[in-house]
Amino acid sequence: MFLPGKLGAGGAKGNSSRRVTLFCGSGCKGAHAEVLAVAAALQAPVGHTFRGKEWMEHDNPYDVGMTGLLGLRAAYQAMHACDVLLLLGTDFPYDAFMPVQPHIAQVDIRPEVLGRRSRLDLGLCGDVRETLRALLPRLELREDRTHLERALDTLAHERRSLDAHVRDVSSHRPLHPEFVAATLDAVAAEDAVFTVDTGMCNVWAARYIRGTGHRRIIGSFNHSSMANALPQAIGAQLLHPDRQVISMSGDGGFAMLLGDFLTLAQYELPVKAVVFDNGALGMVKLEMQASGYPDWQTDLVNPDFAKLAEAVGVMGVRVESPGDVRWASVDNLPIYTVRNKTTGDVITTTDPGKANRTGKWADMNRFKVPSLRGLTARAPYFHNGVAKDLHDVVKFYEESLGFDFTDEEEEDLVHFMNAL
Ligand SMILES: Cc1ncc(C[n+]2csc(CCOP(=O)(O)OP(=O)(O)O)c2C)c(N)n1
Ligand SMILES: [Mg+2]
Repeated sequence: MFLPGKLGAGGAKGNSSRRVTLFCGSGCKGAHAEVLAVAAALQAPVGHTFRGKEWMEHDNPYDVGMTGLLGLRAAYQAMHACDVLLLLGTDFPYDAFMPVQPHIAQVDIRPEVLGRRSRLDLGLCGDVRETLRALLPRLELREDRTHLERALDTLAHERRSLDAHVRDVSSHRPLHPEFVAATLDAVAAEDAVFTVDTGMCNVWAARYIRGTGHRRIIGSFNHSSMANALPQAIGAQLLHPDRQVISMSGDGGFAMLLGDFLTLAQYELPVKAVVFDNGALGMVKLEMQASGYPDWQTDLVNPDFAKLAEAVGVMGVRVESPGDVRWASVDNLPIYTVRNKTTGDVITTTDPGKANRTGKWADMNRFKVPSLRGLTARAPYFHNGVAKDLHDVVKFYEESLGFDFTDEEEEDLVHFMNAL
């Protein structure tokens, strides 16, 4: 084990035989290197909250994703199947997902959150980065990677399942919202700001939008209020006029604060507003069905959001098939409407610079720098069994975006990625 005192008592015999898992929240901002150093020393899987995702997911070979309703099995299992759980800068509120068996140490700068959501064997009040720096020299190194490998294998397996929703979907009607989210992820700038509505957009963003270390992924985390994405995007775009800002709204959320859409036009903000139009308050409809109730009062009668956007002077495109998503997203995300009765989506943006893209190499060139940076930043994910080398990354790119590279172009891309 790595800590003296309470955690040493009543635990496993040898300290270094203990399985440790880290779970990181937004308090890990600025502590990426220190968290990874601790994970490396202890061969510990690193899970994260949704708020921790943007700070911890990237360039992290110990990453096992999120737990909770939006998360996957890997982090949940790693947190339950350990001897010591180290909570870092998190006030993760969903205590049903917190284990009760392992010893728990918690580091947080806010003393009031220590032990608030779970058992607490050792509480350390302090900045995560500084505390881990002080802790690192005291760690007893662990070599056994079994605990870590198990969690990484589970994650790779689950990622493959998630990929089933975004691969080979070119003929799928209704359109998969997962495919829209994965495409956004692939084409968005390396430092894009994503804002995501409470509802199913949370799920798509949690699972398909990947942190690069420079992106922001912002939701209504504390309040879980609907309709947050558009106003948050307005604020982000005003603050960062030169940054790509993408809001992912539900149709319910978008309609709820529709007046704010005029603000985009008023101030000519180039927000890319993406509306996932499923004609329903989808998440609540799902919750009712999952609880065994017939869904009630959750269907929505929507306008054509793309036409509505055009009416206020903003380009709007309605997208209903995967082929359109490909075209639309590569087209620097102008305004889109993607609609289907059950899983339809609307993608919208105010960006007037809408070059026609053909899905050919020439188009790719315009996007390869930001998007391939994003892809290479995700190399650990690709290396965890999904793809073995950069040729596989190119293949993923081809499949998810519908490009068809010649051998020469593929080599060029691999060479380019190697140089990033
Ligand atoms: C202000 C507010 N009202 C109600 C809720 C409960 N709620 C959570 S998600 C949701 C449905 C959101 O619908 P939509 O924006 O269309 O997104 P979808 O789940 O369909 O993708 C509702 C009603 C909430 N979180 N906030
Ligand atoms: Mg909806």
